Amino acid sequence: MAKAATKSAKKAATKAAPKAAVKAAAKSGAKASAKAAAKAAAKATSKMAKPAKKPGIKLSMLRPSVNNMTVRVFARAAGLDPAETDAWGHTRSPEFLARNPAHLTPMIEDKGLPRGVLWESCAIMQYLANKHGLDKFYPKAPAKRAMIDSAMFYLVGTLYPYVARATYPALGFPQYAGEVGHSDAHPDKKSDAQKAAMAAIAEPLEVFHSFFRNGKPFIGGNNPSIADIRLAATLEFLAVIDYPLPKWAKEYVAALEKKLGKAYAEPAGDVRGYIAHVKSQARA
Ligand SMILES: N[C@@H](CCC(=O)N[C@@H](CS)C(=O)NCC(=O)O)C(=O)O
Repeated sequence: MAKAATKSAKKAATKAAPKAAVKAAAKSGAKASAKAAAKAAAKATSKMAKPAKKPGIKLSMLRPSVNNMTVRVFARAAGLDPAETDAWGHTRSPEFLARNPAHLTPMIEDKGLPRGVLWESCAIMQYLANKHGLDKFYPKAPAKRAMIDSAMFYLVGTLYPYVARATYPALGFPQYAGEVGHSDAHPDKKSDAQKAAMAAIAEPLEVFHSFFRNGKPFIGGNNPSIADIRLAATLEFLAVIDYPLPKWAKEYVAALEKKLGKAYAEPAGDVRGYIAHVKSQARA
């Protein structure tokens, strides 16, 4: 896709070049000799062909959410320049539901998609990485890619449900139907369930460290992959319950933030700001 963008930029530049050449020739007062026109055309073409910017993406998102933070970080880190729409309070509106009956964010809109939209943070990152050839974040080699996929599925299927049960009560987010936190059980029972979920986080967390990182700075090796962005963002929520993150995890998030800079810090700031707000409310 980056290649296609370059191609079309060049095409547009070539198309515009003769006009620029005529303008340049007229300005100098000289008769448009073939040589001068060619020179001006070449200059105009090279000037216009330079920026091969990747196209922006349309993203509906909720700022306090780490599922959303994941895609917001990735889009920035990948230079995809997201045009973000804050979907707070709109996810269950008839207009949103008509496009996305799951009412979930993050959601991207893209004409190339069969239904025009895509939700699920990991699927969005996989799609965008595939579409734009972002192998740096999502390696093409099947074995390497399988490890990234495994880490992300393990996160969404195992770690995240524990994180949600442990943190959503403090975050003020609705819990999933069928769970103690969602029921009318006695507050003590809800508190026990929350504590059990918090205790359960340690095991999958250690799996990410010992198995998936396996002595390397990131799951992706020396550079962060989409699985690393997904994991670091998830860990951000744990601050709301003052979860005692192991030293490696604190260093891991700091290393990822250092590598990605503003691309990480800006969306993380929204999540951190929300957590600081929730905690200050709880203290008041
Ligand atoms: N597994 C999904 C989870 C998405 C999700 O739970 N999104 C929530 C915010 S954290 C949402 O948009 N909720 C709005 C609603 O259900 O109306 C992902 O990773 O994208």
